[in-house]
Amino acid sequence: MALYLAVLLLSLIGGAHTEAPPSCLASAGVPGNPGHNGHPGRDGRDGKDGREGVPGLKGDRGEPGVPVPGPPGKMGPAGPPGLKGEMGGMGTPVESVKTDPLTRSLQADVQTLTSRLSLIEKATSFRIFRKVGMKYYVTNGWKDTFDAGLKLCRDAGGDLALPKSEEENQALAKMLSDLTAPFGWIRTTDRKTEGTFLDVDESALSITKWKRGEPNNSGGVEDCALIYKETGLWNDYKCDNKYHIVCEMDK
Ligand SMILES: [Ca+2]
Ligand SMILES: [Ca+2]
Repeated sequence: MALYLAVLLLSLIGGAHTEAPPSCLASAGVPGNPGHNGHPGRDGRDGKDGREGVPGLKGDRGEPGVPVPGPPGKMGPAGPPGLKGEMGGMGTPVESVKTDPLTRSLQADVQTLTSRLSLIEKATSFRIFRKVGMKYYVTNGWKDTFDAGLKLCRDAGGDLALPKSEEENQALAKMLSDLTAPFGWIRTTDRKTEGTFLDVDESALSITKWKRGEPNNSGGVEDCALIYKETGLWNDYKCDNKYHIVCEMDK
């Protein structure tokens, strides 16, 4: 409607400029028909930004959240020690490590050979040595008293010789035959009981080879025994005399 009125006004104004000025008085004519609508004008420029609107209405309450476990917290302090537990039952015994028979035999052989080698090395370190059975008679040609002989042989790792068989007696006599003196001390004495000759540890003698008429305790002072190198027979003599010292070693 506003557009229509504007077009009509412009039409009336335009008609006033083109009509000739009235030269005389005339009566008013009949109004013409309204013109056609003109073409729509061009789009106007963008308007200024409007003012900030009023806050919207409060939204509906949201759905409840889904619980998610958080990270583990720091380790707390150690708690008090627990109560002592009950005593356990008896355990099952573990079988000892068994060595097979062959290994045990070999170990025994090695031990025997080792000890024999040690004995041989010791015996052969003397100037004169003779093997008889499982023992060795050894000497460096010493001559001393009965008691000095006992100590000398023990210091050397053996003992003063004392034959315990006919074989050993003969071996000892033969060994003495290589020495200068006619006899050597053997480890038997009757100091404890006159007339009863025993080993120095007071054990009984295995054999005796007394010369006829011996032991006679001549002069009442003969308490130690010797062996003749010529015959292998025994005699009691004064312990302080100095005769050959032969030691025996069996280990
Ligand atoms: Ca005597
Ligand atoms: Ca005598």
